[in-house]
Amino acid sequence: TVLARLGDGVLRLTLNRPDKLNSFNEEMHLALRAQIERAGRDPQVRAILLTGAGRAFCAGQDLGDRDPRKGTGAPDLGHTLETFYNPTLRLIRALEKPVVCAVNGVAAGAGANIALACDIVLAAKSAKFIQAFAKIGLVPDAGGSWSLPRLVGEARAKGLALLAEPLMAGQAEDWGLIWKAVEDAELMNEATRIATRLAGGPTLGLGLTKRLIQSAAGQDLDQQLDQERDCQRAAGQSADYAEGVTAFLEKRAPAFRGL
Ligand code: LHQ
Repeated sequence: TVLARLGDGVLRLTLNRPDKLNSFNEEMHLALRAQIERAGRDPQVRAILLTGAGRAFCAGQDLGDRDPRKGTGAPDLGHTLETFYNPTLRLIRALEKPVVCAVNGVAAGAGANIALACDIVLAAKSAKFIQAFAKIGLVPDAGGSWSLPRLVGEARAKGLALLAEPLMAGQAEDWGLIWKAVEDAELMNEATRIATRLAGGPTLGLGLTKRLIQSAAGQDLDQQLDQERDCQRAAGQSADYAEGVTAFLEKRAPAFRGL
């Protein structure tokens, strides 16, 4: 359910249930989680590139698994979130390596919000983001209620979440929901280029940078300055910092090793 390929330091993960628009069943949850955990452990992995097979990125929860007509009373979706979605969201945010998402087609419900949890989000111009939850009586999950207002402000977050209308990739870029919308035919080239570049970067520094930016919204300036001091101290002791400065002084490209 998740294709994984490691090359040039990039772990490329492809959600692979195309006939169900890559919607999440339990197996795909566990497969994705295992791959992100592996990315955290494996020093060969210096960036992740997440995308979807076929015409969709991900349609969120597989609703075929959730047929109320077959159920035995009201389900506990909180349990589903705690068991399956939330661990993945926490892993993506905590991973001290860049996660690039190539949204190749529609991203709906939790599928949209998993994309938005990634560090650099590219989307094909034909792709759309749908906070589909309101259409079926649910609330935004997979971190959406947290990320949407931070990314686009409360007015747009409420519009997206309450109206559940599709937002095209170009508009998502204009609003600052994603990094860039690119021509469909260019999406995978561009995403691969960015992920490969990040994978060849100073991984420790990039991981600390991710951590700092994520901390900012929950801290005041004094706390953030303290954290910058600590992170810069750690970054300054890395081999990649020494290499970066040496390369600058020698007027050549740095050869970062992720150390
Ligand atoms: C699907 C799905 C799908 C199964 C398309 N499941 N088959 C968390 C906790 C626990 C429970 C509940 O949920 C959550 C979080 C969530 O993610 S809630 C939100 C769940 N997702 C949705 O509500 C989106 C449902 N899908 C759609 O609205 C549309 O399919 C979109 C807008 C994604 C795509 O529309 P189209 O391009 O017109 O494609 P389609 O609707 O014709 O779908 C193609 C096939 O994929 C179709 O199957 P079929 O056998 O008829 O070809 C769909 O039934 C199937 N599919 N999404 N989530």
